Amino acid sequence: MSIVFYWHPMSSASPVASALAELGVSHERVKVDIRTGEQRRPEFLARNPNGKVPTLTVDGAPMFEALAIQLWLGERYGVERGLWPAADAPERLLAMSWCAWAYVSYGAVLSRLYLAGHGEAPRKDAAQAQAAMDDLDTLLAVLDGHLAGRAWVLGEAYSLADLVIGSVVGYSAYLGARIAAHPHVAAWLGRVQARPAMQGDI
Ligand SMILES: N[C@@H](CCC(=O)N[C@@H](CS)C(=O)NCC(=O)O)C(=O)O
Repeated sequence: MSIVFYWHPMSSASPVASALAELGVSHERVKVDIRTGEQRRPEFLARNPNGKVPTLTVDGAPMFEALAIQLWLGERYGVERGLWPAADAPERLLAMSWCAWAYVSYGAVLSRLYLAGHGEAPRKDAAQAQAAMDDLDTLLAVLDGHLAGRAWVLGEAYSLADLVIGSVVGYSAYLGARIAAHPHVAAWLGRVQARPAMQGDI
């Protein structure tokens, strides 16, 4: 299987870079310089009409959206490597739920925080940023409750779900989310971020 990964460092493509490294998937990596507009070139738009990284091609067939790519990698490579639950295991349900929670539920609030706290006028708004931070706290409390008594999201063993969720929660920490107020999340995030696949050129 020939996989080409289009990415830019320290971007939405970074979790996919970590997932490929964690799973040991052999691939070609192509840097798309999103600061100079390479993502708007016609040949790139043909692979991803959104003009964004990450984008993947699998035997020439394109795929986009970081969550979709990571779930596909889990199914295709993670099961055989013991890093993603089998389709009929109850943990698969948990993995899908928490990964969607991270990108959809938590991610929506994170976008609000980014726009209100770090965006440009007129979207920059201290009160809205505070409200988003409070809403993240509510969601982090839910994750904290889930992680109480569990080392990893699926239980005893590290999985790709930890990488997927940890990447989103880690980005929120970078934007100022109050991770330290949620001790189980803080300890788990430290373990996730210590994985070799989360280091280096991602
Ligand atoms: N929802 C998309 C977001 C992708 C995204 O926003 N990528 C940014 C980099 S962080 C990008 O390529 N931006 C280039 C542009 O918008 O022109 C995903 O998760 O894949």
